[in-house]
Amino acid sequence: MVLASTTLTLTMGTGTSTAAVAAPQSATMASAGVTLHDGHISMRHVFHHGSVTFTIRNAGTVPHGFAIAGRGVSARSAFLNPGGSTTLTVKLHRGRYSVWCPVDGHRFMGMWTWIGVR
Ligand SMILES: [Cu+2]
Repeated sequence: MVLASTTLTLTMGTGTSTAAVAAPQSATMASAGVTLHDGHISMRHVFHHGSVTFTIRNAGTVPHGFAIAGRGVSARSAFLNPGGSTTLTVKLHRGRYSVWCPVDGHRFMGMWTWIGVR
């Protein structure tokens, strides 16, 4: 529901916010949750181009982090202890990006995915 209203706000602008379910500040910047589990990353996979603020939470039992690369963009969060969270804002262009956990070996144990940006 939150994702749908965010998309709607971005698409239609601020002039049609009669069904203002989302917070007003979401009109100017997209956001997306990322949950780091031991062995996989849970997040949405399709985004509109532009700045996206990822809210990253470590739901695992060991430290994890978040890294994203593609289309000339490369960014990563600090390592998060279990239960920790942080945000990372990235300007995304159209294309495909790799996402992974930069802790040694975690990428190869399943902590990787991709997103598509249109
Ligand atoms: Cu990890």
